[in-house]
Amino acid sequence: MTNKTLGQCNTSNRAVLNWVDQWTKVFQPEKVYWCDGSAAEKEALTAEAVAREILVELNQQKLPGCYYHRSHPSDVARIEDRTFICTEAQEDAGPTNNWRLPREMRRTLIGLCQGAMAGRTLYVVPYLMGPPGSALAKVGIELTDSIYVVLSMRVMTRMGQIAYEQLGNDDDFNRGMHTMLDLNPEHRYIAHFPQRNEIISTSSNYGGNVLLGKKCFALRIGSWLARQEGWLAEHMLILGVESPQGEKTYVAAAFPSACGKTNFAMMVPPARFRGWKVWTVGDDIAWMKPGPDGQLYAINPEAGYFGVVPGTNSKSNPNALATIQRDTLYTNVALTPDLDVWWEGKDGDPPKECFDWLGRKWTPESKEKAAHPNSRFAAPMVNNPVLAPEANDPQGVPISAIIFGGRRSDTMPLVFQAFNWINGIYIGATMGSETTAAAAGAVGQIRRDPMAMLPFCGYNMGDYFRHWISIRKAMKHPPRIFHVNWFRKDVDGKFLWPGFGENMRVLQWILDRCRGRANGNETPLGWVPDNTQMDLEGLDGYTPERLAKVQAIKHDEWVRELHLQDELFMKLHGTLPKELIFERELLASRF
Ligand code: GTP
Ligand code: SPV
Ligand code: MN
Repeated sequence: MTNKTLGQCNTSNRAVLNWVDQWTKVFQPEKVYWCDGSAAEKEALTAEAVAREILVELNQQKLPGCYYHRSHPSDVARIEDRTFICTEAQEDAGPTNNWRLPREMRRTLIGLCQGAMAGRTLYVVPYLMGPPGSALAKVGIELTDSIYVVLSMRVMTRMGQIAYEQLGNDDDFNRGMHTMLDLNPEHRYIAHFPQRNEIISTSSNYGGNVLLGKKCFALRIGSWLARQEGWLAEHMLILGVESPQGEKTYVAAAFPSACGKTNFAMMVPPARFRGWKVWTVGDDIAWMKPGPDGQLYAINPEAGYFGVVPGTNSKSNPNALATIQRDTLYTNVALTPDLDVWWEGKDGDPPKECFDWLGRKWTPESKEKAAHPNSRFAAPMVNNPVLAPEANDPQGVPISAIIFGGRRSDTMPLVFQAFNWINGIYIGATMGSETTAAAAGAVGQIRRDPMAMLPFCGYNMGDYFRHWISIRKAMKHPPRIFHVNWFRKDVDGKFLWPGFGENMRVLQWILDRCRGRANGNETPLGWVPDNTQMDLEGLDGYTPERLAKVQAIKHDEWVRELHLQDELFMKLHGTLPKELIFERELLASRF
């Protein structure tokens, strides 16, 4: 090999060196660049990305440190039907994952990767998932030919030398291989090899397909490792609520993609809740493990937010808006002539004229959206005005409540509490939600998305439920489990609940339930608040009747829901824990 090495090769770890060497022979790049995560490196790579027109420098007066990127029009979301779990036995991947035999998939992919980086630079991107020194933190290294991936990984993870420091001479790190190849969708594979702690991603340059620390490592491979090592890797936000008395309570919540995690994690409580404060620990992923005191502890493995842009404004999510004013990478939003960004649902009037996410001229008269519905920001978490200091705590935070929630225009009440741990797992396991633009395919179709992990569980979903059941034994103080639905609609198609900051009202009832301070009424689904138990003061027009509407449990809707739940259970019949079948019987009999 006659590859030129740029940057300092800054590790002497033999396993790393050998592996990079081996893949350099496959990819055959013109150069190899070892990233160190420094500020100087960021500056140099950004300048190069601008010169190569991969990034557009935005108006630096308005948006200091911000850059703009457009991805290929066929490459704007996660692609579930090209995502694979490659295990020796198909049973280990289970019926909800696409499966391939590892050696066959490797043969295909090594074929595609052969010489794929000719004339390009291979970047070696070491990164740490989780606070340095945390027993839960893990190291990954991503090889990529995308400068956009390098710069995004620098925002989303603790990237650079810090990862080699945590790794030492160990060979226990996630090996990620990514090449943009030709961006041809037919060459696109997001392949996971959990038994080798390896990921190969080809022919994409978009978010969850290529920022391998995120969904690929932290969730798909992570969930596999978590089951072996006795912890949980979940598609959950983590937030802390501080009461006016200074009491802090931590909550984790699993909502499917584009169903409100970032918004909930950064929520600003309404005026009625003076003195209350919500702090963000994480907005997308939680790694959780029972601690020696019998509580469940959670860390956020990430260091940035890759959030949905459309709909972000000073009313819906002022903290996100503040977060993305600097040092942010914007992807697939609209670009204004003065190099500002715009999106549907931004404050103020739309620009008279701009360029849409495809680079076409756009005016307010245009029929199509200016920003892609799955346009995203990548912003460092340190920008968040309500970042919890605990986001850097190696111990993590003790979780008092776990909340599951889907996007449902009917059937599901605003909030209810599970009767107990197993009943809560049943509620999470049978969760349904309407599909969103976060994944390629039809939007608005209801599907089962167990614990918001359908696209992210790296092993058999039945075994995953069993793992959740068994981890209960390690906890003296398990979190209480709840279900919420911010998206129920009335007959005119309007949301029945104002959502966003007003979700604090639901959160307060949840906290009070955890601390044994609030009552609830028993229903076939679980415990629910009425208007005397949930604080509705200051919420315009929110009469007890209106609350009853958003909380209604309708018999005909639940007959249908039970059938829909059955479809998933039938698919999983081979490995479904009997406890969940029993829970189903109990629920049916309560109706
Ligand atoms: P991923 O990053 O894809 O995992 O998504 P997420 O769960 O973090 O979703 P996010 O918070 O970005 O919300 C996505 C969409 O849901 C946006 O269009 C929001 O405007 C909308 N949304 C969030 N919270 C609420 C709410 O309380 N009520 C209503 N009606 N919409 C909401
Ligand atoms: C999701 O789809 O759940 C996301 C965005 O958080 S991505 O990183 O693209 O998966
Ligand atoms: Mn997500």
